[in-house]
Amino acid sequence: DWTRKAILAEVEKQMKPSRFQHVLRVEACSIELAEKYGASVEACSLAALLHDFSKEHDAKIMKEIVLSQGMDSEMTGYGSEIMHGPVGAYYAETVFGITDEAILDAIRQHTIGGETMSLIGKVLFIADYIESGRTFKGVDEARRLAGISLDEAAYFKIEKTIIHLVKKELPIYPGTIYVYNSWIQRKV
Ligand code: DGI
Ligand code: FE
Ligand code: FE
Ligand code: FE
Repeated sequence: DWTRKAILAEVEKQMKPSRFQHVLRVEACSIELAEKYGASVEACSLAALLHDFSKEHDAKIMKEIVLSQGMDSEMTGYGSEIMHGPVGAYYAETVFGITDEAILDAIRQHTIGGETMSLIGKVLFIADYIESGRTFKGVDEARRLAGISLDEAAYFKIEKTIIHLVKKELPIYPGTIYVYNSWIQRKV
């Protein structure tokens, strides 16, 4: 079994120091949200520590994992931003022995969200967006919403991400659109 110290050491090896600090801030924020919304602090902490495990890995290796593990092959056309969540979940399972599907799903979905998300999934999705080091325009509104409702904050991130991608003329992974559609159709 992995101790917290061993997990931190293994995660730190995968990324530059600034991203490791981001991971630690996501964990701190996830713990706050977990306490506020009654999610498992232990599960949210673990999901946060592992969420960007593969973010800086070689895109070629990520592609190989996507294809060999039967993940959506369309992801390979959208780069590491889209692949690092699902590939990260693969490492969480195979390297760290995580079997809790809610934790694995949270890691898998942390970049684009999901049509359905568990409490752990929403906590990670929002913590990654509002952790104390984030400074983008709109982060204060996202933090305000996170204090009121996880769903409102998740919807805000989903909507703003689409707007951001269109403004930057970046390609939108179809899964990102599916998630947006399912959230907007559920909104009353
Ligand atoms: O890994 P982090 O930087 O901490 O955060 P993240 O996993 O939420 O990644 C955010 C990035 O992913 C952000 O720059 C927007 C990008 N992204 C999200 N959905 C899509 C996307 N990029 C493309 N090209 N297409 C998408 O559908
Ligand atoms: Fe990420
Ligand atoms: Fe990013
Ligand atoms: Fe992150």
